[in-house]
Amino acid sequence: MTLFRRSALAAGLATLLAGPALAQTQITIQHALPLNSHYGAGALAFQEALQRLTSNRFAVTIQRNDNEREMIESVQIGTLDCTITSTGPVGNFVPAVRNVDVPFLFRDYAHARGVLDSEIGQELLAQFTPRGLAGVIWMENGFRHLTNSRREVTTPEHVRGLKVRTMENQVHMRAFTALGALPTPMAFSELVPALQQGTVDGQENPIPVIVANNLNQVQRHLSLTAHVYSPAVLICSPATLAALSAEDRAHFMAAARAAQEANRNRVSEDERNGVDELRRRGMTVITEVDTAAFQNALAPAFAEFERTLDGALLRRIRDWRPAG
Ligand code: EAX
Repeated sequence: MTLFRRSALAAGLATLLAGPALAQTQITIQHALPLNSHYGAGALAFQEALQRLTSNRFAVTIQRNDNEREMIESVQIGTLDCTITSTGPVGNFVPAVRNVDVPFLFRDYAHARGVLDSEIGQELLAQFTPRGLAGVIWMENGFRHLTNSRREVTTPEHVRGLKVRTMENQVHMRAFTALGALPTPMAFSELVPALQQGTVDGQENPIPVIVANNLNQVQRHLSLTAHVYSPAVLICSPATLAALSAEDRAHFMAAARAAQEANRNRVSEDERNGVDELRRRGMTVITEVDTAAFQNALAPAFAEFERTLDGALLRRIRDWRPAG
């Protein structure tokens, strides 16, 4: 046997004996916003934590996809591992989630976070499973406010006749109809072109979303209506979770908690700084909104939600108080 063949044989054997390189498990997570956003902060924290806790046996890829319904569908058929999404379209997949989309249901961020982290939130996450989804952990989009380019809005009368883009969310659409607006549901990906072309007059989103997407460039007036709290949720493919060992499942949940913390911290930061930033960018900001008038105008919708959604659950959520 020639020297060359002996060397080649030795090299081949060495590689064989070294065993296969430790293959990394790839996890892809998608969300609808720029990386510099409250969702991006959550995704980055998830990536850092899972890679650190598994000593890089996992590699997390973060991608942007501004169609939340599409992302949930991809997770459901198993072509996407995870998504961070608002609950906007989620009620079309998990009807029970519509309960947390009711306007003026949550008093403030402490109430919303407390409820979603309580047994009430866990009961709702369990409702994802029979729908072919894994609701991993609640995250946060924020309290939604109304923007438009037609007029300053302080009362429901100012909303009457406005073409308002809503998420593909039946609860929100019913609420804006009760206010006399013309709700126009569409995915986030279609929002800016619709505002630019005047297909719609306005939209509603939390401060973090308005800031992260520079919606001030296509909207003139911001009214701090805080008409509904918009939860977000980390949803993953059941197959992705089923493939995890018990140890890696624990690392995965620790990374999910890190994502929740980073996401909420960024929402709090954006809530502190975002309104002034939008003023600096030229938006007219209405801070004195007649909230009682909005709540009165929504009374018919509230009565309908008590009948068509889970009235008992809505009462549990309203009555929830922190322990102690
Ligand atoms: O989840 O579609 C929306 O208005 C959402 O708030 C946005 O995609 C962030």
